[in-house]
Amino acid sequence: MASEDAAHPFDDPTADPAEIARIAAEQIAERTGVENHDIALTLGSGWGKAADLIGETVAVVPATDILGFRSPAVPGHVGTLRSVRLPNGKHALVLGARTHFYEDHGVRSVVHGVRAAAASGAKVMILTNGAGGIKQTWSPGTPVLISDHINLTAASPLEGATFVDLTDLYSKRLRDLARDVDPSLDEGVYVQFRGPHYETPAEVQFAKTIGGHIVGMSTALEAIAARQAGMEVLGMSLITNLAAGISPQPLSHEEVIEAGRSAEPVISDLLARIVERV
Ligand code: 8IG
Repeated sequence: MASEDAAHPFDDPTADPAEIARIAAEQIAERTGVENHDIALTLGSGWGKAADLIGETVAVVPATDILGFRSPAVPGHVGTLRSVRLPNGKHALVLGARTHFYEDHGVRSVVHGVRAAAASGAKVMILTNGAGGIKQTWSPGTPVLISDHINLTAASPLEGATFVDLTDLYSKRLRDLARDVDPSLDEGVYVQFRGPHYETPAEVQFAKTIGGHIVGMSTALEAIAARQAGMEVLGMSLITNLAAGISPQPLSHEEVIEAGRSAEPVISDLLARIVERV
């Protein structure tokens, strides 16, 4: 039987996600030799090169060696956890194995990386993604800061009567710090759809009407879990395409990948300069 069919801890509904994150953090410390990480980053489409630029790689671990992680379903995503020592001496944990909500493994799997990072000591969570842009002024390849989100997945990583304040979820301090590095950075409200289909033009107009500027499939649920864990969140989107109907051209996955590829060196360098200051 293929290894992806092996039993997974989140297949057991009685499993405690916090306990699985705690064990994962122990395994990360053991496998990387780094007892505590200060910062964690999830690198989405177009952002992967940042892992090489932020500092010196101390250890690379296949994500599936760590409890609760799954191998990524999206081609171009690297299924590794990487420990990087920053020039300022801090330790960053780079999560290269995102599980998307549309994979139908449940929200516990979606946010496990964030929870494992928090259990590893990380106080700052940097979430990056490739996304569609609603503002016409954003050409493909433009990085933007996430100022807030609208969660249209009808799901939450919080279980039971857990009330978490999401005011200033996307830290003003970190957004200001990012703009110190690049004053041209624009910001917008990220709208998370379930996917994996892209939106219809009517859905994009809906997202715009309710106050959205960016459409994506990943970050809102992760940000909520990060805030629950007490982390400070920085969210950044690489606009790889104008959202459906905003531009006359239809969306193509190949164009999305290509926009990410050509922007990657620039935005990865930008992210490295931001991480240095966090
Ligand atoms: I890359 O246009 C990328 N991811 N929902 N819509 C949504 N997610 C995306 C898009 C997009 N482009």
